[in-house]
Amino acid sequence: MKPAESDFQAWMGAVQARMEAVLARLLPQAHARPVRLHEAMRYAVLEGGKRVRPLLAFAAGEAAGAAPERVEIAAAAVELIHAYSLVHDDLPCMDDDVLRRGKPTVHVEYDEATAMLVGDALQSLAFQLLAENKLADEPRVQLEMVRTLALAAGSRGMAGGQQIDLEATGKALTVPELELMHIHKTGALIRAAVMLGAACGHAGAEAQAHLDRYAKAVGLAFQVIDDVLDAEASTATLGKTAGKDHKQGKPTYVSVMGLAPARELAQDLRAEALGALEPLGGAGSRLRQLADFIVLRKF
Ligand code: GRG
Repeated sequence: MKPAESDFQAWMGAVQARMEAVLARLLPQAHARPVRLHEAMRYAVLEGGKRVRPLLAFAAGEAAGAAPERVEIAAAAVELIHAYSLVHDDLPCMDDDVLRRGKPTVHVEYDEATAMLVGDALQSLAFQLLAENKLADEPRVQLEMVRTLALAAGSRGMAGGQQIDLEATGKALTVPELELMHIHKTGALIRAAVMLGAACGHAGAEAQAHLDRYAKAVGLAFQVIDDVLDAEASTATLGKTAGKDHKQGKPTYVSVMGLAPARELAQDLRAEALGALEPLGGAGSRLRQLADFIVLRKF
């Protein structure tokens, strides 16, 4: 492993371990009543996942000179929204899946009603965290952070993207239609992770615009690679059911463009992301490494 690569791996491991501890602390304790709901919330969030969104928040926070004690709360809020979306997405009324992060999905391990409530409660907890912790110097900036996450999670963001996804099943989408779906479904929350991490620090309007461009490119690249892996990787490697999109007749970058062009698109988006970071110089180095990780990942 090259020194830069091992430095990145060490940084990533440290952020992931920190996030595990932060999330374990912020989630309701398993023995607190109602025990079943709190146990299930912890089951959904802890011990699993790559923590890509928290990693992006920390990297953007580093670029903006943010205090890690602030970034970890913003990162936790985004990760809780992500975990809620996975729990609801796995329900029989949506994607109907039994495996997530290498474990039985929440409705399989517990039951459907509990899984619904887990998602609801995780979403509420995310906003509670943004409201009760000081994350920015100015209240106006902190209020804007709440708005950013609400827009990213709502009908004009992730939930809207999920609706487009449900309606797209069995249909042949064009590449721009696919892009619109994923900008909402996956990209919006990834963008929120970057923008919230940066908002904990001191990014000016110009730096924010560069970060925004980076986040949009990386969010889409993440989804393109997700589609490639769904077609190429095994269930054991992914920790979730592989080949599912194809079986369910869902349009993906691979089904719409083919495997090689989808990989090329991911590389183009990586180049776009790296280009957006150029004006940030050395401050953007973790974000640069994360763009590589997102495009080159195997799971
Ligand atoms: C139910 C409102 C609602 C939204 C669901 C995110 C989502 C929308 C559905 C998940 C289904 C899916 C496979 C989306 C594609 C990209 C994606 C978000 C993959 C999972 O994210 P990772 O790879 O997961 O970051 P880990 O487990 O590593 O956190």
